[in-house]
Amino acid sequence: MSSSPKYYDLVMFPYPSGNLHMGHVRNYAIGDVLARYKRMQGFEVLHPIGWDSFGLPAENAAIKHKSHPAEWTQKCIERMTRQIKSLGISYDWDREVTTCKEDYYKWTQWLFLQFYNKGLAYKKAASVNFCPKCATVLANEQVKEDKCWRCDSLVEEKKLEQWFLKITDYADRLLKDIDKLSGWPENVKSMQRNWIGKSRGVRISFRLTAHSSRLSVYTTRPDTLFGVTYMVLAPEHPLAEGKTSGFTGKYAINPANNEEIPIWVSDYVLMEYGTGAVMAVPAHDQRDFEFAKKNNLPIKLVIKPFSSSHFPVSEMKEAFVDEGTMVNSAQFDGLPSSEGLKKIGDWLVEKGVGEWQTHFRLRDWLISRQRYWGAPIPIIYCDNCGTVPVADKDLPVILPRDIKFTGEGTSPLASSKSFSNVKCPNCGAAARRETDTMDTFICSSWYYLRYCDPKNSKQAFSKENADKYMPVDQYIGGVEHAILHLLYSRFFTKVLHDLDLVSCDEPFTNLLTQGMVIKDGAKMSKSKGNVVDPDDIIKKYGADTARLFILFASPPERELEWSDKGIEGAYRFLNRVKRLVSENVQRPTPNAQTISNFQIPITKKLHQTIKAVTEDIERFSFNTAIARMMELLNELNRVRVEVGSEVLDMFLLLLSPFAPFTTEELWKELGYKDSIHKQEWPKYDPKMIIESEIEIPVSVNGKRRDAIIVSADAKEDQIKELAQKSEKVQKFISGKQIRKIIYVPKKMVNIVIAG
Ligand code: ANZ
Ligand code: ZN
Repeated sequence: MSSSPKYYDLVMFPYPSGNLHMGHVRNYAIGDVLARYKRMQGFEVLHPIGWDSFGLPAENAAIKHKSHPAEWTQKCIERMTRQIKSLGISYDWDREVTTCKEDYYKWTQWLFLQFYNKGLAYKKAASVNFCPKCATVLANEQVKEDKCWRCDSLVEEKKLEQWFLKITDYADRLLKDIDKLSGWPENVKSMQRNWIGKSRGVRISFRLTAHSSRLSVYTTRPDTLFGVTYMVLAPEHPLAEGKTSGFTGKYAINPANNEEIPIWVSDYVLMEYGTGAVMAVPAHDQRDFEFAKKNNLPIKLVIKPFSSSHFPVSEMKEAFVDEGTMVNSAQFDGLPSSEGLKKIGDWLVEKGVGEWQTHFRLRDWLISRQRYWGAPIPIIYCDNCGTVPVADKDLPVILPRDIKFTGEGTSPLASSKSFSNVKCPNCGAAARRETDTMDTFICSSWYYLRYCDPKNSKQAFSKENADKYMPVDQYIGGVEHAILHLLYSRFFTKVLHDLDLVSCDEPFTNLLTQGMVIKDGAKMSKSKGNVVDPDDIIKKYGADTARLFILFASPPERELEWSDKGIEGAYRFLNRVKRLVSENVQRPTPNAQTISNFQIPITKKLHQTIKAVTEDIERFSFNTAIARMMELLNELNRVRVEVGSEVLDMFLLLLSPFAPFTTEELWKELGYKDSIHKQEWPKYDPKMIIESEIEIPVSVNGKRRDAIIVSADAKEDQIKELAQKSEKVQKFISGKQIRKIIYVPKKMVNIVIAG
């Protein structure tokens, strides 16, 4: 066992689309500099790669090319592997994981069953988003403005029995633990907070006028209770009795003032949130305001702005949603609304018609996909026994190959009789397999754990190996995954922690979200015709040029504007480095005279560069790190001395994480047998960093008379003595009584004399 500290450097694994794009190159270049740098610092670095290889695009591509998704995917993986290798990314290929392979999805299925056994996976009928073109159910987050995220078709609604993971059980912890993530960007954390959407409010029970049942609503604004002018039910609400919109003919009674209020139905109220019903306050809620205007419903003001006394409803162009002073609210009039909110809430609780509640916007995670290319959900349905989980020994439930791809209909697995017909493992009766597959976000919610123990055939991963590397020290990827992938991974880690499968309960200590690669002001994309193919760049300039340019052009979090000039610049820099080495490698070691005259300043510059580059890499400021090396190179060329071997060695070592091929080649040219990538990261000599001498002005009674040159680490006494010995100063002080000598460190000496 190695005693070196571990460092887990993770990049988001790619979807094997078939081609590396510049976004990948940027992602991997960043991760690779870090991996090489940490290795040279003596860390045991885990730097793996794999393939997020289930999913719709492969299925669609296979349909289009009349091949099988497995073959299509394999080809894509081979091509991208070659591309990644040509970039010199130092992945540990022994740990490669491929989510669509049996040795991986067996454990995805096993993990699903652990969730199931813990009551965290359940089935329910749900209206789902259905994309008619992709013929599949979409998760809410895959619907963008009523359209399919992939093909832009208008999404329809459909009712189906679906599997869900109970992420809502973890909502509170997922929210609270965001505070632990000090190594994550603030914007990602706030996106996660908003997505979880904690809400504090009151559930209020309204009596109905001609009905024995009651109507409950959830509101975050009990301070507006006196301003309720109507109620709204979701179309699925039982009291709507099938009505999809309009007035129900029913009335509720406001517990605050016993007013009768009409009950309406509208789809702006969602059945899944709160109670599926709202008390509408059009004066103070914008959606209610618009609905009231459209349907000619009354608007009643109960909060007015702190500053204005004149605020007529008739002049309102929109709802007043801010805090203000309460009006038209009986005994609560005159209170600031924030205070009224608490008072009315408590008052309703006292009256027995209210209850303070916390709700989360986060919904349970719908994981059923009516698609072929995914991990089959390991469940069997038996008429005698009901829902029966597949036994561990029968895993994996293998994805059958005898499926026809048409891209139409639902659940392609149902078309395979050999797959769906099965004997019940309990009673032996004829039974059916679940024919849905799992959302691929499940595969990517635990791959970082499999990397810790990729060859384990007995377990998803051993706790020992997981604990050895987890949590990930640095995760690097696109900000487009800021919400779902990261939230799901956090959820998985917490559940697996609770199952005692891993010790940590947050997977990613530090997160870096890299910016996009753009060209001519737009994101590189085929449709815009502004794509630069990494292969072309590598062929023309070599991988090191591509890496160097990408890392130099902009800090990782920012957008990177592609520039042909920049590429040329990186190329020239590397050529100058090569020239420097070949010009100096033949020369004899400089003699002592040269060293004292020239080597010291350049050695100093070298050590300052080591310090700066090290600090820059630590904070991912790769662009400034490269700039420092460029400066050093300029300096070496400028002084035109015979460069000592120490300087050359160190320079190459600093450059090696950025330009691994070039530096390795030059390292060999310098006569070394061992790889440059197995060397230690250079250390700077602190003595070389400080400027060795400083100039200090000397005044007599406040008037500057001279300046002395002292060594930078000279002591105060020495400096005061030197100041008095100065000839120019002597003229003013000799024979005088010295009252005191003031020394401002490194700034000045002032000698105060009598008279
Ligand atoms: C009265 C009210 C007055 C409201 C006001 C807001 C402003 P969050 O923060 O998201 O929890 N609401 C409750 N359940 C709903 C549902 N199923 N579908 C649509 N809207 C629903 O928001 C809670 C607020 O959203 C609730 O507070 C309710 O409207 C609405 F000046 O009640 B409020
Ligand atoms: Zn059975």
